[in-house]
Amino acid sequence: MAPTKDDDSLAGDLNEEARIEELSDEDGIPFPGRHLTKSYLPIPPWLVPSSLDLFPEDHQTATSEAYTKVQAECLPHLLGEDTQDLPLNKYRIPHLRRAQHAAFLHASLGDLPSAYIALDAARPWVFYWGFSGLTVLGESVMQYRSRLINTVRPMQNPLGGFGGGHGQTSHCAASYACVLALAMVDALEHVNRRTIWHWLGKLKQANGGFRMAENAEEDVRGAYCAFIMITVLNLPLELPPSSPARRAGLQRFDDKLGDYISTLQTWEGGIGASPPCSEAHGAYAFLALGTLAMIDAPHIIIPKYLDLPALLRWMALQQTSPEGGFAGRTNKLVDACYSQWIGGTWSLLQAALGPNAPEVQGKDLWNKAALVRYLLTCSQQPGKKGGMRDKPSTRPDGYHTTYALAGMSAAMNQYTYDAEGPVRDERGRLMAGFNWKAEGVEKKVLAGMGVEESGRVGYVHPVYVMPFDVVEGFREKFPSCGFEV
Ligand code: FPP
Ligand code: K
Ligand code: ZN
Repeated sequence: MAPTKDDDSLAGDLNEEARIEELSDEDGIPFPGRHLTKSYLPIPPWLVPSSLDLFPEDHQTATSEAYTKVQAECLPHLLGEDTQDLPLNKYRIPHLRRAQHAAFLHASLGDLPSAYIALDAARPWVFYWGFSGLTVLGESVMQYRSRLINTVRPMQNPLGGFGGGHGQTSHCAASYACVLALAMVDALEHVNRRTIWHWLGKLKQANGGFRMAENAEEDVRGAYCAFIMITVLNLPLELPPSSPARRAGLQRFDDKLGDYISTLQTWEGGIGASPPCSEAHGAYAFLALGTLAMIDAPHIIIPKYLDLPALLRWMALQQTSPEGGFAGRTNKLVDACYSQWIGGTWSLLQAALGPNAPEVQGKDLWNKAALVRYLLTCSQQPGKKGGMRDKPSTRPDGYHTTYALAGMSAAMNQYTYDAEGPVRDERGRLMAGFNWKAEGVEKKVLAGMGVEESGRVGYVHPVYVMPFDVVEGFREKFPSCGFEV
């Protein structure tokens, strides 16, 4: 197992003699039971009784072996010893391979090899990843408009929502991805808002959470996807009369949702998928904070339902060293997709702390330069193909390309919540998700990350994970709830 920060500070900078002194009582005898590793004991290792040798430093586990392997595959790239023939910028860090990554994402929107049949029910994700990734790279996706409309039309079910394909059951993730993909080509008028509202009503549960589909599992993905659809499509917040949650006394989609989300925070400080005690994971941290940030101002609603110092600590511990990227959970491996799930969540957490929090003023809460270096040196696929990957030993795909780029955007740009913005409009629509502002970091900050001006990536909305102008677009698209309930 890799040493934790606490282990480091215990060992500190003391030399061997001083360590021994610190660990010994006045007679120079080591405290029994403390620091039983051989190097801390002032007696030759061959005299240490094996019964004391409970936690030898060289004990290997599947976790420690996996960790050593990843470190070995990343270090040569991080240190510039193996540049994989990528062209380097003046800071001797690889350039972002814009053209190759864009070509990779365009290709992911065309005919796919047969192995992709496994992704059939997740097809709408492919459109969302392709569009979202291309727009961060500054490319237009409007040329896909009519193809997308033709492709998703048969996926929409008469009783509301989208499945992953024609004839498939409506599902929150498929519906979320279809709605956001349609938004990115300005085609939201193809969504049947009335039926999607009825369908979402069936997913709302008495405990405040949402199922992913009728009779399917309930977890915080459901809540996030539902509130994306509610706020993008400006659906009524009132539950439809047929919603089973009404029988439990709930009246609105956001009823009991904050309480539900507060049950997801674990003993580690991070956020799990569903109550009562699933493992803290970065993806769920994003979904929980993103959901709350659609309902009210982050500095009001997030501290109301979550222990911020505990979450902050957990988030910080997921940034890996020496790789510099994020792992999704404790004792697991760095992976570029968490550049978004955790890297992107920092903006929400920073906003939750409020503009005057001492942790925020003039300081970064996380190491942005380390993330950027990991992404540019380890995550870019070398050679003709392009695309970004989890880590050097893996293949690039649309999911990792998009979320690596979104995380890079979180490092290179500053996303701030405008606390003056309205959290409701005059009709009661939830507006908090629309109050964000984006600004690129200063040139010298960018240089501090080892990136030239030409290496900047576009703005990615911290709640909707899409371009800001698209978010502006759907904010205006349905000015009223627009149908008789
Ligand atoms: C574990 O994978 C990953 C999860 C448990 C979370 C997956 C959820 C998302 C990526 C979020 C989905 C987003 C929406 C909007 C619905 P693993 O065990 O392969 O990886 P690990 O070892 O890094 O944890
Ligand atoms: K992973
Ligand atoms: Zn991943």
